[in-house]
Amino acid sequence: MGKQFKHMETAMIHEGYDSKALLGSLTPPLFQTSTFTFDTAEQGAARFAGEEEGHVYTRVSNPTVQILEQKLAALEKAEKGLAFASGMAAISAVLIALTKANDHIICSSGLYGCTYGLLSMMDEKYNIQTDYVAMTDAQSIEDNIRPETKVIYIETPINPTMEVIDLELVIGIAKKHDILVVVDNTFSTPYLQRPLELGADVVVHSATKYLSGHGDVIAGLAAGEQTLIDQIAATTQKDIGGVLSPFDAWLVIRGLKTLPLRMDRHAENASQIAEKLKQHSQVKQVFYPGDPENSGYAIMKKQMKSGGGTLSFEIKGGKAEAQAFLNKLELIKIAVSLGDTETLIQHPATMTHAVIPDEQRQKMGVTDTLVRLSVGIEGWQDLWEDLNQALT
Ligand code: 3LM
Repeated sequence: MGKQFKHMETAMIHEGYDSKALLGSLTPPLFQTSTFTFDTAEQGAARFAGEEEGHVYTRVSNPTVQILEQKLAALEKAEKGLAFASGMAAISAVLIALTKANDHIICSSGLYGCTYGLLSMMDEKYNIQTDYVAMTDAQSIEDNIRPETKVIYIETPINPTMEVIDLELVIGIAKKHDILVVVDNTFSTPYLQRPLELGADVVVHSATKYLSGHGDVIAGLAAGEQTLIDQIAATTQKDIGGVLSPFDAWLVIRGLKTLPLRMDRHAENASQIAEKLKQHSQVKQVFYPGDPENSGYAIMKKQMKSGGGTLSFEIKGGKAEAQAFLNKLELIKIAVSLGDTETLIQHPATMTHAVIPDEQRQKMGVTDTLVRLSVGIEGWQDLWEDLNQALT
C-alpha cells in the first residue's frame, strides 16, 4: 500500500509517483518499452529467479503500469493492484485464477453481458456452474450455497438495471462459509464505494469507464490482498497475458486525476435528469440509486458516496418506440460504454446484454423498453432539452 494520503482527491493525483525520482517530471513518464536490458547474464538469471528486484519484460511488469497499479491499490485500500488490457481481461483472469473445474459461483441477479458470457463459457468448458441470485436477504443467499461454492460475484449497482446490492449482508454470509467475494466496482469507482473496506476479497474494474473517463482507452484493473493478487499475477495474468499497454496505463493515470471532480458532476447531472424523467408522461419507470424513491436508496446511502452517473429508464410502448426515441436524440450519442464526459445512451436488450438468452434477460429486468443513460458532464439543461424533445 502507498502513502495513505488523508484525502482521496490527493491520492488520485499523487499516489504511486514521486517526481523527484524521475528527473522532476511532473507527469509520470511513459515507459513505452516491451523489454528491459540486463547488465550481465547473471543479473538476467537473478531477475528470472526472483532473487533480484527489477523489470524483465512488460507482460510481467512495467514502471508506468506499476504507477497505476499502486494508485488503484491505495484508492481501493488494497494491498496490491493489477492492470489488464480490458475489464474483461481483468474479470476473466480473476475468476479463472480463483476457481477450478466443478466449482460453483453465486452471482448477482444481473450483470454485464460479456461477464455473463464468460460465466457461461466456464460452465460449458469446466462445469463451473453459476446461480444468479437476487441477494435481497440472507436466506436467498444461504439457500444457494453448495460445498463447492468458491466465489460470490457481485455487480453493484448492476449494469444496466441499477439495482443496488447490500455488500455488508453478502460479505457477512460469504465469510461464514469461507467463500471469496469478488465485486465489480466499475459503476461506482473507489471514489464512491470501497468494497474491500467492507471485507470483499477482490475488486475488479473496467477502467475503460469512469476511471479513465474520456472515452479513449480500453483498460481493466483488479485489487485485493497481496497473496490473492500475486497468485493472479503469476498465473492467469502472466500466462494468458491480457496486460495493459504502458500508453493506456498513462491515459488512465491522467484520467484518474480528475475522477472526483468528474464523478461529482456526473452524479449531480444524473440526479437532475432522473427527477425530470420521473415526471415525464412517456416514461414508465426510472432506475437511479440516487433517487430517494428508489428501492435501493437506503443501501446506496449506507455504502456509496452518491448514486453515481448512470441511470436507466423504461419508456412507454415497445422495442420500436425505444429505438425511435434513441434515433430522435441530437446531442446525446447512441453508443455503448459509460463514464465518459459525453452523455451516451444505449439499448441494453439489443446491445450490451444481447448475448443473454431472452428469458434470462427478461428475468434480469433487461426489458425491450429499457434504455441506459450514461450522463456526461455537459450542462444538464441541454441534456434534458434533448431528451424531452426526443420523448415528446
Ligand atoms: C457497457 N461495459 O456499455 P471492458 N464490467 C462492467 C462493464 O459495464 C463492462 C465490463 C466489465 C460496457 C461495454 S458493451 C460492448 C461496452 C460492469 C463493460 C467490461 O472489457 O473494459 O469493456 O469492460 O456496459
